[in-house]
Amino acid sequence: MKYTLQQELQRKKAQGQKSFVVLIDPDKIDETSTEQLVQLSVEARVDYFFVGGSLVTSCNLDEAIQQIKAACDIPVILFPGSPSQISKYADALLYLSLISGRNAELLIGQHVLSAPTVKRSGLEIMPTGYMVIDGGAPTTVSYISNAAPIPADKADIALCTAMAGEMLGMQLIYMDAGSGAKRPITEQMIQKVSANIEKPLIVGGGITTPEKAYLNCKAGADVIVVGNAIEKDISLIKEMSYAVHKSMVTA
Ligand code: 1GP
Repeated sequence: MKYTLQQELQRKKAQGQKSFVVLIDPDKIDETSTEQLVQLSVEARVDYFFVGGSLVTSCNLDEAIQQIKAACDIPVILFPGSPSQISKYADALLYLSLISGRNAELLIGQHVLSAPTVKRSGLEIMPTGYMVIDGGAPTTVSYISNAAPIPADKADIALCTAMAGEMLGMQLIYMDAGSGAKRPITEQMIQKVSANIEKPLIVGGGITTPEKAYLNCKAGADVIVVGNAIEKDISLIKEMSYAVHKSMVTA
């Protein structure tokens, strides 16, 4: 029986298995860099690629995904900043509702407008409660979303938001400090949210060291997403992936 990626993540969570995701911004890669990135990711046993960003200005989404798919078996999951970032060549789509904000467009409005296109894409749809947490400075996502992030020290707000998202039927909860965040999400907040939800918890934004990735997993994150740090130093893929996978075997 073939599992959906959603089922796979849920099964991994039940077994305490952690996943490492490399975030690819289609604006920032070309053919040569994609080739190198894919090769290093395969060697490092990266679990998934997320492709997208709050603001994608190039038009090479299809090409970038086709190139990745031709070179490896790592699943490609779309992480769209807008409904225009859909590609049938991906494996699945994070169907994001910005539950930490109060911008109706990003909670449901854009979903209504794009529903027929999304349905026709044939992609696996992963309903995701998306929570932006204050990362110490405005990030692209906080600016574009026009919605206040959850304050970094208000773990209770994050917890109640995640619980509500889960009860509304979200299959994943994604806590994001935003790409390039000055301060990543605290372990205390991750711990509090993770201890009280059943669905896999994705954590990203401003993670720049393998140590932080490891501590996040220990605090209860199921999936770690890294983009910026790897763009700056591609060799980090190996250490980051090792740290995330190591966290499930050590006490
Ligand atoms: C942002 O969670 C991702 O949406 C990754 O953030 O680019 O800071 O790693 P970074």
